[in-house]
Amino acid sequence: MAEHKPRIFSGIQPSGNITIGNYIGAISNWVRLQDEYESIYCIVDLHALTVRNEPAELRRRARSLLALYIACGLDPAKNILFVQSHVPAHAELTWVLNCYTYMGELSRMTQYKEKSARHSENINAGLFDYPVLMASDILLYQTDLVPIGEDQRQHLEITRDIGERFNNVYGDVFKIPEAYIPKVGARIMSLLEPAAKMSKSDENVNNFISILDPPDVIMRKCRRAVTDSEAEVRFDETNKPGVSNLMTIYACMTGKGIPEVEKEFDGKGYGDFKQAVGQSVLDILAPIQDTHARLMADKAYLDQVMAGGAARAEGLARRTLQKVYKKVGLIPRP
Ligand code: ATP
Ligand code: LTN
Repeated sequence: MAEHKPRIFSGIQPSGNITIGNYIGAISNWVRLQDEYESIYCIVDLHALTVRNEPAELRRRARSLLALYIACGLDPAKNILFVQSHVPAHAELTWVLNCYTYMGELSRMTQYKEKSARHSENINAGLFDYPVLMASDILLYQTDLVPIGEDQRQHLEITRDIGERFNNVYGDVFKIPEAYIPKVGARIMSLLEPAAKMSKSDENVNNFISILDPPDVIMRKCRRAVTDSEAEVRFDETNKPGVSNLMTIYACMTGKGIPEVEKEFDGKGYGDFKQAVGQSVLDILAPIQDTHARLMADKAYLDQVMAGGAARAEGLARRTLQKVYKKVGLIPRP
């Protein structure tokens, strides 16, 4: 009998071009884990509807994100890569789980508080309910492990709470998942405001490096990144948040440890250091950008990956959804 591998589920919103924060905090770990796990990676387009989008642009970004998943090294033959809205079970399970989630716990979510402050003109019910859709994504696939950045820890906690609450009433319906959050790189900070997280939907493009930024833009953004008035490349997140953030980026891009990075730049100024950080980012991104461009020109291939991924995901998701419907007392369709 084939050995049963534990299962991974994770996803990214097509809310903009992904940043090196998304790459370091999430995708690079997905690539590393793909042989040990049966992995399912989703483009969570329904989540992206919680803010306003230009429809054609949202479609383009979702397709581009799929091309980036592959360009970053996720093999469509080894992993299930699919678009959330292609598998209706996500929305269907969300409705049921809504009825097992409390307003109080949703109102404590920091992402909700931050996003409703940023989009005060559009605090919609979807934004509030966002974590329940995420819980549905994960619980539908009987997921063991969820590789995410630090900002998603709270959402994983509520996913576990909702799953456990449901299981306490109906028996073991859902596998309760664990978070996988990397020790280094789980929270890459904004380049100009190192107290805030780097975010792809930041309105100031100089705060992030997009994975598709051209080389001169990447070098310029690194050069302009905020540091401090000392001239010492030393890791100290409290007193030197800008420099420490650049050190983390460099360490993750080169595979070096932080102490090694400190030693490498001992006695060197910020100019040399920033140049090296920029170059390390370029070295990783150049081949990704080439593959992305090639894949974006091959619509038929991307369609085929999307269709295959959705069919495989659908099969797995249906099984859980049917079990849930039966447990809560809905009549099976005759
Ligand atoms: P948005 O700006 O639209 O909220 P985002 O850039 O915060 O987007 P998400 O789509 O919410 O990105 O996140 C995708 C994955 O990347 C998640 O696992 C998240 O934890 C991770 N991630 C996001 N930002 C960072 C960051 N700055 N550092 C490390 N990981 C990150
Ligand atoms: N909420 C996440 C994206 C996301 C996700 C998921 C991550 C949606 N569904 C399931 C892991 C597992 C975010 O905003 N980064």
